[in-house]
Amino acid sequence: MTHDPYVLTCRSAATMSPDSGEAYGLLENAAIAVADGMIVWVGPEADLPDSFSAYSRHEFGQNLVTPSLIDCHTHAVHGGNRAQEFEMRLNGASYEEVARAGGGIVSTVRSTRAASEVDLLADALPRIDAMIAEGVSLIEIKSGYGLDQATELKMLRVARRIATLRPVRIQTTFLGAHAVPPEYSGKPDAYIDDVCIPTLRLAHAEGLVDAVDGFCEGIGFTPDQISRVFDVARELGLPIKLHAEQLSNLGGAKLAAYYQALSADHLEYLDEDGVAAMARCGTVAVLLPGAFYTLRETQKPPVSLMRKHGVTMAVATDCNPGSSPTSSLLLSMNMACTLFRMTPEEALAGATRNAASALGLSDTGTIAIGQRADLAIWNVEHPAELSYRIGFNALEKRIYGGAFD
Ligand code: DI6
Ligand code: FE
Repeated sequence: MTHDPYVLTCRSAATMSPDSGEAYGLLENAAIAVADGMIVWVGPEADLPDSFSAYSRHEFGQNLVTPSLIDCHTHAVHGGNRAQEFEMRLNGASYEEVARAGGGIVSTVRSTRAASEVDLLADALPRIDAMIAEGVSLIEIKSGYGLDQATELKMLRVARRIATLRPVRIQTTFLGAHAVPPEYSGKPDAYIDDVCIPTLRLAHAEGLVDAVDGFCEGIGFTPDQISRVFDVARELGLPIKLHAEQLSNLGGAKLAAYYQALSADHLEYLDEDGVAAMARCGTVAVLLPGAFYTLRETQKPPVSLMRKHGVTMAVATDCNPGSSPTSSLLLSMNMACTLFRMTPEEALAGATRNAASALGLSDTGTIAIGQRADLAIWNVEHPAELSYRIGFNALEKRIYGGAFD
């Protein structure tokens, strides 16, 4: 898609440029020149070179512009929902009673297996549309509710399909090592070797995989089992991510760092050794306050230690039907501040520049020359307002690849 080049002017731009010296990389009375879907100039409007005088103009004198948001950890493609389980629990049912009634992750696996590709897509699109409506332009989507070959591939195909139906970029992640499916109950090693790894190879051969993830946890897989999957990812040249230290500390973040992972995610139970290992290897910490909130967790991820060691922090929704039934990245930013004590600047960096890093992408996430023109225009005066409001969407307009929605 090409568009006539234009200059967008605004009251202020939070460029999120790491080396501007200003908080949020803030520029007052900014101008952003866009051509061929890319940012070709950014700076104070007063300094706009004459060479852009032929460009058409879009004036947003009352608005703040930021890079569009990036949701770098979601399970947005899945069948069914778990509202009844939520209700049963609030009516006093125990975990066992919920499980006996067919609840938990297995129920989502059942619904996802039963759903056609068309149904899965129809289910996912409203979640994707809600994300886009909040200024999101790039969404990572994981498999992991199929746990058999056909359904894992189906989930990834649906995820890819979304990018052809909506103005949004999708990055897919293979999460075959998410849970042990009922038919392999008590046989996690057999599941990894007989299903998970062969499915990863197939999905990769079909071009369906951008990264590989696992759930390293007592109720998921051991570091040893995860390593076997990661060895194959490495052989295939695929980047790695890991759900680590969400409910306990199995040393997942260290394992992820050892594999030079793009990110380790959740991290409530991470210790300082793990933080240091992530810092050494440049592994991004993806914090998921929606899951912390839903599970009524009390152990916070070690944000101060991450700051101390210089670990890059991202924020995402973890959009999934069990532990984080939200598609609101703005709400997740608010929760990251209120629950994890991140600053609003860290939260916005976590949903833009650092989220791009968690996906291994460097062409988006800031407002700078050479970046994709993926921008969000907000009805706010200051970027802190984006994290401050609870459940309020101040988006005025989104620009995707240079095009206005
Ligand atoms: N961590 C989580 O919180 C979710 N998956 C994961 O690896 C839970 C998924 C679910 O309950 O459906
Ligand atoms: Fe997750």
